[in-house]
Amino acid sequence: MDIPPDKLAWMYTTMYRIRRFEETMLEQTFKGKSMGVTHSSDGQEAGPTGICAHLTDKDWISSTHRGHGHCIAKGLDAKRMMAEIFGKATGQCKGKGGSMHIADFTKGMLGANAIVGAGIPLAVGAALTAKYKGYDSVGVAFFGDGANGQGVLHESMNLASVWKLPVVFACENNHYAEATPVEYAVAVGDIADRAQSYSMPGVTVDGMDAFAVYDAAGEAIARARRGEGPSLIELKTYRYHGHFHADEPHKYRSKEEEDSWHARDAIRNFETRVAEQALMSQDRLTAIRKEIDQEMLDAVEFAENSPMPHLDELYSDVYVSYSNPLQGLR
Ligand SMILES: Cc1ncc(C[n+]2csc(CCOP(=O)(O)OP(=O)(O)O)c2C)c(N)n1
Ligand SMILES: [Mg+2]
Repeated sequence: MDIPPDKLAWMYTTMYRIRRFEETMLEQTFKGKSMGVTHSSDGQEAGPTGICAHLTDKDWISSTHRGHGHCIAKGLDAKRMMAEIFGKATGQCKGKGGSMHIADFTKGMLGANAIVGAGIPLAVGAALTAKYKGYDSVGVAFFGDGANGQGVLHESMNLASVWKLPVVFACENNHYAEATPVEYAVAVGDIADRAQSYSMPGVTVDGMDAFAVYDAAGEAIARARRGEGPSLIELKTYRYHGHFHADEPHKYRSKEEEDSWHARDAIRNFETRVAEQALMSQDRLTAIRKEIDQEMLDAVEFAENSPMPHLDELYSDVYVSYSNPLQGLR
């Protein structure tokens, strides 16, 4: 699939923004600035980027405990995300959600989610809304290889197929669920093969290659928009850091394994490809990196200088309103 120049620039910006956000966020976590544990998604940038490149604010995604990359790819603001992680009143959820509960319904971001697998039926529900109301919106459920063992995934895939819902199941197989290797816990070699059981297409994609993800996601999302039902995409990828900030991954994986994934880094992969095919100039790439580096400094400054939530706010927004949060957003 040819990628238009503007979209290419957006993809590079998004991947680099995710990478720098995660690096900055981890640094700040180690300085004691985060209001809780944080899970970095660096290494996994190509997945959310290649998929969300096909979405607009009218499409919905659901996410996981490792959700910063999904939020950024869906257009959320780095400053407000950083402030949320710092627990500040200016945060995306007024400092009450923290790293694992960042949401923005106006951008179609239904929320990161600390409960493994719990985001999946939210995307299916959004897809049901789209079908019922006749919207051309799609839902995308991001989840990990570990969530693949949750019953709710299989219930969701079955129902989405029976009802031909416009939803894409995006499994980010980063080869570990906490310290458990995927081979130890999952009976199939390719999680995408499980799609057959639910009569939907399933593809395994190199999750370190944003171009490959873009192509696979383009087909799955177009199929959903045509009303032909759900698909499963498995992205083979790797998280560069431990499960959460204080995890020590060398207790359960080798340096050689890590090096082999770093050698296939998604951002470097992208830079090489656009240089070889003369799709983007070096100057443009450098300018984007410079802009994002500054954006991260600004995000930390904004979070640092923001106030803590006021005590009067303690009980507001704690329970979701019973009215449909998706209503009126189209
Ligand atoms: C229902 C539930 N069970 C267990 C946990 C503890 N837990 C948090 S993350 C995680 C591993 C998830 O692995 P995976 O789905 O592969 O996502 P990844 O961390 O690799 O992104 C577990 C078991 C949880 N949060 N929720
Ligand atoms: Mg995993």
